[in-house]
Amino acid sequence: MIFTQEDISQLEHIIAQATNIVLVNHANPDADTVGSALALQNVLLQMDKNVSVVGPNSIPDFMQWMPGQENIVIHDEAGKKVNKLIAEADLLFAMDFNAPHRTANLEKALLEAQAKKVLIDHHLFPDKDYFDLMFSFPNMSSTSELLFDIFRASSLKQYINQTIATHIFVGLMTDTGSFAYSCNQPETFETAAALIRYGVDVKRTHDLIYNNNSVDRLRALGYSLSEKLKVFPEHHAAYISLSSEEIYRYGDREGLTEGMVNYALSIRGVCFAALLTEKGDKIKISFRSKGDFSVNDFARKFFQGGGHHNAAGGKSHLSLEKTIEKLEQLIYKLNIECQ
Ligand SMILES: [Mn+2]
Repeated sequence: MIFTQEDISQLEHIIAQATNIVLVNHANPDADTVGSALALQNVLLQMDKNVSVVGPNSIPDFMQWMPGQENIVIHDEAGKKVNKLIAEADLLFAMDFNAPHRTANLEKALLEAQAKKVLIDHHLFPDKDYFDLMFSFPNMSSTSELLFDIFRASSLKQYINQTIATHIFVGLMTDTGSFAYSCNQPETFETAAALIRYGVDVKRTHDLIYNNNSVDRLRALGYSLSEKLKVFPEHHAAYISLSSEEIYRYGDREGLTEGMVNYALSIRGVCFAALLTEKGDKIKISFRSKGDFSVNDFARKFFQGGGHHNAAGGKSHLSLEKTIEKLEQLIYKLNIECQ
């Protein structure tokens, strides 16, 4: 076990004391933040707690089959309600993010909140000053796997059911790219095995997540790969950039460009890939790498971001053209090697 029994006792005590609990998703929610929050919500509901899941923006289409996601309160749609839930909470859980600013438009409410704050997360550098209790394990594949370990080490274990196991499995499967990365330890597969014993249907879950593309999403991917992918073979780098006009052309839905950066990274000889998307007056950037090159360091140093060693995010307030220029200069300058 990676956390102490004392942490578990403290968590059980904090939950026992709480009445109104709010579970918080990070901005541009992925299946790990959503899956872990829905799993914990299911447990806490069985314990007769008032418990809501809140998030900054809407849940991408590919997760809209997940039981409970329809009740997630989204700040973009119901800002006042979200702020009120946070203000009235006596316990907050940060699911799969390390600091309040990761929640975009929820940040202010979170900073003002009087509630006790618990972190359950696997990102580097958690905001230690903000949280009262932290389960922060950057070596874990996913927050979902970590949460499942917390359940199994505590009295919460009795509440695990098939729905909860499926939520956890979705977070674990997606954060490891279907068990392809961040899972080179036996424990992750033992967790997957345990989840199957709770009744997870692997094939069905995989189909619901991955074979669930909208036509727009596939066409956006096709367009991006044929028209917008730029490769630097000598520098082992590639990127895709999309303007807001191009995103709008394909419907601009949450999740439209999800996973697109991985196609750039999949090119033979490419060890650093980026996806730049124009959102309003800023540029959002996803970084991926193979091997030793740390996109966490890169995103921190040059693009006000961070994340994991091989997967990170960043942003730029320059124009799309200027951001591309900056990125290309860095690609030329950095000596990215493929091991
Ligand atoms: Mn995660």
